[in-house]
Amino acid sequence: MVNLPLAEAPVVDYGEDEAAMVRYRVEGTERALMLDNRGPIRFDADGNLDPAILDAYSRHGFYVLTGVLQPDELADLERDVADLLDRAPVTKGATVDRHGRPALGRDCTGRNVSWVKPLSDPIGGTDAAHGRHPAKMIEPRPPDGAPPYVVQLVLGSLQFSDACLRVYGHPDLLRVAEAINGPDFTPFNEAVWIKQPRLGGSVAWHQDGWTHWDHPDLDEGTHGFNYMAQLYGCDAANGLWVVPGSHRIGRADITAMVKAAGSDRLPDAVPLICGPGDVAITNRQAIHGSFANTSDDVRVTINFGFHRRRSVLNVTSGGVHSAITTYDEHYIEERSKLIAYAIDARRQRFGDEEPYRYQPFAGREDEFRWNDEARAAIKDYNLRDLGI
Ligand SMILES: O=C(O)CCC(=O)C(=O)O
Repeated sequence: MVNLPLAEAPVVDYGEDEAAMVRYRVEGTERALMLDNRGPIRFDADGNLDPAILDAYSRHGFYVLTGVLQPDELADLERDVADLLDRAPVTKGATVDRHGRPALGRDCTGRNVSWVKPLSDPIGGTDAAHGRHPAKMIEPRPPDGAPPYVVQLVLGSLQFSDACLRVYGHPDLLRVAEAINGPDFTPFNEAVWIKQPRLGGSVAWHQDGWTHWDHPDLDEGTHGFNYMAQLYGCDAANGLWVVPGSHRIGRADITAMVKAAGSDRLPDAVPLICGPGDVAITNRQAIHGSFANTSDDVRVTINFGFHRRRSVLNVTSGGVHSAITTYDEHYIEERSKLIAYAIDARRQRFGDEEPYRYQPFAGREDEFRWNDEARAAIKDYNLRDLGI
């Protein structure tokens, strides 16, 4: 288990909202487990993804792919996440880690380690990220002695963790990405989310997209999806919640939904219920969010998303994940190299797997060998994230 001591407090809870939260979690879990959107990745003899998976993902806007990552891969991830936390700045704004060494990401220009005040909601109801988190979440009282900030997110994670890079090159996950977004799919961004026990902050309800809501060709897949691979699993207390089917309704009025609910407990939402090694796939257009983690269980999510090429090619965007720019062929090609490096990094560690063949780089595999030179080349790669 990554070394995250519990805040020293007898109980950390939602105060006057605790009873309602407990009920909401139980009922949400029951609703989640009744849905027909979980199970192992299945392909037929011709390599086509089981249409039942595509169909359930399309109806609900998320799917829990069970048992994707095996114990050896989870052990690699655990080691790397522990290392990320060990190398993180000793506190927000520090330039050294807890051992006095230069902190992780200190020499990077791109955003990397991101912090949150314990149990807080830093963005709900603000204009941040194009105002896409319009309603404030309940902020439980932090435990006595809590640090002023805790690490919540590490962006550009593929440059800091080979284990995360190898998950990014997972052949079955890339085949699923191809089935959903086409063989010329492109990256979005990558991150490690860490919801610390009794301290982790919330992520207010939102839909991720901001560019294409009024586009005449908008459909349920326009703004892409995120994989959310679980190191330890997740539940109603520490995990992400999703409103099933909300990826199909266009831009939702989240403010009105929260008002109608009378609290941040949206009545139709369900939590991702995952075991270690399960990988959820979540449509970025679905309404989703997560509550402050008052539980004793840490959640570590390895996040990585993919787009349809036509959703990003020659689109001018940015301002959230990267600078505002036009995503031309060159920009996308540079960013997509991470997929090619990931496939090779994975081949080196899991030699008995059939590597995924990424069509945009077919025949160029020798250009993308994962080695020290490549590691240096991907520094700050996330300056070219494809945020839409
Ligand atoms: O994992 C979480 O708590 C938040 C993730 C999220 O909102 C996202 O990936 O868009």
